[in-house]
This record gives sequence, C-alpha cells and structure tokens, in this order.
Amino acid sequence: MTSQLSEAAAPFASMRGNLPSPEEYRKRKVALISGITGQDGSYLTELLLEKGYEVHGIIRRSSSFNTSRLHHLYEDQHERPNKFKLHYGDLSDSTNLVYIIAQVQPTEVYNLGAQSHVKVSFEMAEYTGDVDGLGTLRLLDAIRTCGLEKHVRFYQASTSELYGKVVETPQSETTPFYPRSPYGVAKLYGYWITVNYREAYGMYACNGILFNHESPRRGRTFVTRKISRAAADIFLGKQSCLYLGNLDAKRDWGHARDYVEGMWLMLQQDKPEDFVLATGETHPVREYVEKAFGILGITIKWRGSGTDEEGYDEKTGKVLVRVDPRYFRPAEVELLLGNPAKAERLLGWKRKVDFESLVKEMVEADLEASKTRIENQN
Ligand code: NDP
Ligand code: GDR
Repeated sequence: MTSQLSEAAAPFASMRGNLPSPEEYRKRKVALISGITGQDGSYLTELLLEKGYEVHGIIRRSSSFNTSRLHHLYEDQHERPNKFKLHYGDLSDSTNLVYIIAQVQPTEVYNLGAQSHVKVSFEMAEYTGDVDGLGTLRLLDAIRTCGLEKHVRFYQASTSELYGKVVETPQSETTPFYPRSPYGVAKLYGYWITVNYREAYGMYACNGILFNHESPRRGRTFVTRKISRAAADIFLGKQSCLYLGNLDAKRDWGHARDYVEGMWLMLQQDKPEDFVLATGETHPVREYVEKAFGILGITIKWRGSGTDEEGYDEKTGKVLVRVDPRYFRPAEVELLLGNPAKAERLLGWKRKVDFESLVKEMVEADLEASKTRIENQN
C-alpha cells in the first residue's frame, strides 16, 4: 500500500524503469552534500573522499569567496580526478534541487545546508523557516521526484536546539522537544518531515541530533570561535576587549571532525534511526573564556554581575572581557547536555577530542592565523 501510494505521488516515477535495484544502485559510492562550504561540510567531504566516495556539493552563488574551507580539497583534485564536484544551488529552489539530484544520482544525501545562527534566526525568522524547515522538504521531495526514494540514504542535520527549554537532562532521543528560537522551530519541521518521509515512503532517512561541535573552521560569530579568535588577537595586541552576551549558558561542546564520522555511520546501518551525538559533558561560556585565555598564559578573574560583569587579567588588572546585551537572545537555551549512549551502543561511535583539547586546538590555530592575517580580505 505504502509503495503504491508513493509511486502514484512521484511525478517522475517513470524514471524508475531505467534504474537498477536499490542494492545494485548502492554499489556506487556517490554523496551529495548541501552546506558543503560550511564547517561540517568541509570535514565530511574530507572523510568521504578518504573513504573513496565521489563527492558532490551544493554551493550558493556569492559575490565574495565562500569556498575557503574547501580550498585544500580543490588543490588535491589532480590526485583524485572526477571525485569532487560543486554545483550551484540553493535550498530555496526546488527546480534546481531536482535537477542536481537527477544529474548526480547520489547514493547518500547529507542535508547540512542551513541558516545556522540562532541569534540571526530571530532577525530572519521567515528566511530561516524557509531554508531550514521547507528546504529539508524540498530536498526530500527532489529525491522522490526523481524516483530515488528507495535508492538514496538521507541524513538530516538536526540539532540539540530542538530541546531548547530544559525538560530533562541529559537529553536523549526520547526527551521531548521545546525549541526556543525560529531556528529551533524550523529545525523541528526538518526533523519531523524526515521522520514522516521515512514512515510514509519507506525512505532510509535519519536525523542526527547533534550537540554543539566546534573546530578551527567554526564560523567566526559562534561563541567558541569568537572567543578563541579574540583571545589570540588580544594576546598579540591587535584587540583590546572581547564583548560577549550570556556567560552562564552551558553547552555540550565536541569536535566537528568526530561528529561528521557519526553522520556517515548513521547511513551505514541496516535500518534508519535517529541518534544523538554529544560528549556527555557541559561547560558554561565563561569556562570556555577562562580556558582559552589560560592557554595563552592569561588568568581571567571576574567581578561585577549581570550586564556589569567583566573579566580582567589577574596580572595586569586590564579588563579583557565585557558583557554587551546586544548579544543576548530574546529567548535563551540555558543548558544543553547530551546522552550519546544509543550512538555508542549501535554505531560504535565515541567522541575522541575532549573539551580541553578542543579549546587548545582552536586557540592555537587562531594564534597562528592572527600572526599572518591581513584584515578586510574576503
Ligand atoms: P555552517 O553555518 O558552518 O554552514 C552552513 C552551510 O549551509 C554553509 O555551507 C552555507 O552556505 C549553507 N547554506 C546556508 N543557506 C543556504 C541555502 N539557502 N541553500 C543552500 N545552502 C545554504 O554550519 P555547520 O557546518 O556548523 O552546521 C551544519 C549543519 O548542522 C547546519 O544545518 C546546522 O544547522 C546543523 N547543526 C550544527 C551544529 C554545530 O554545532 N555546528 C549542531 C547541530 C546542528 P554559505 O557558505 O554560502 O553560507
Ligand atoms: P548555539 O551556538 O546558539 O548553541 O548554536 P553559539 O555559539 O552561537 O552560542 C552558544 C551560547 O553562547 C552564548 N553566547 C554567545 N553566542 C554568540 N554567538 N555570540 C556571543 O557573543 C555570545 N555570548 C554568549 C549564546 O547565548 C548561547 O547560549 C549552535 C549553532 O551551530 C546551531 O546551528 C546548532 O544547531 C547548535 O549550536 C547546536
């Protein structure tokens, strides 16, 4: 019954006649990644190329350079000819997505593309809903339109922001969702439409509910990278003070390289399921600040409270960190702490990088980058 319905609903169902069986089709290893230019997209591309995949990515047309995280992979191109290709596209453009799926005929699709900044989502709520919520539907439907719903495995970049307001900790696959931002609400749609297409059309579609993961490739406006970059610049005398929002928010921070491996593992199982990836530890923003400056030999002490709180260098007394309410969110997610037991048990996944090593890697990378950086370059 289910498959009859899905065939009737798929406008390009006739393409099926020319397709090999799903088992035969999946002997190729062809991945399509939306959001390939982002932090996770770049690590996932590296992983899949190492595993012998042909990797295709969707990139947006931009007036300035947006492929810097992929630059080193381009350079390796002649060693791996025809293994890595980029296509112009956008999650807001269904026709384009159908065209790309039909052209690439992927065996695995990773939907990492998103307006991924929580604070920005309050300012661009409709756009975030369109790209992060409906964009997921468009990509799933493009797969179905091409008659590939039984052939393609689909990964949805779901998020710990779904949990939002604390209902229980640690948060697991069974914890109820209570999103606290337009981003979280849009991702809630993405989560459920993925579950729905799995149940309605028998698609192999999984949600990875990933807790925060960082790296030296993290976007500069996310808090960890903002701190590691500022700490390096302050240490080198290029910046005088770091302005932050809520210092008390707690996050479960892991390393992006570990998390992309979990994404891939989710698509290699016998049956599709949803998984939490997390470290099982949580730390407040202020601890990240202390650790980052600590790596550079600066001990941060705190005084004052609320918006008057400030962090100063214990040795010199100079104020290096101040609170700026501009960075507060209209509704905050105060505490995230994940339970990765299911992924550890069924996928054999475990994070390798701990909190201390993550902060150290990020600060050291930013210190090196800061020494050679020419400002205002695209
Ligand atoms: P980034 O912000 O680094 O990357 C987002 C990617 O999405 C970029 O490649 C961006 O392209 C692309 N993108 C943005 N808008 C569109 C659009 N309209 N159409 C197509 N592509 C678009 O995010 P991360 O790599 O950190 O995260 C990857 C995914 O995982 C995101 O969906 C995010 O929401 C989710 N997630 C991330 C977590 C984390 O801690 N990093 C945790 C849980 C979930 P461009 O470069 O042109 O801007
Ligand atoms: P988050 O990441 O909102 O958890 O979303 P972010 O690093 O932006 O914020 C983490 C916490 O730090 C507090 N904070 C600040 N945040 C930013 N960006 N800038 C500041 O100056 C600042 N000061 C304090 C925030 O209030 C928040 O509590 C990330 C994104 O990658 C999402 O796409 C992803 O889904 C989730 O992680 C899991």
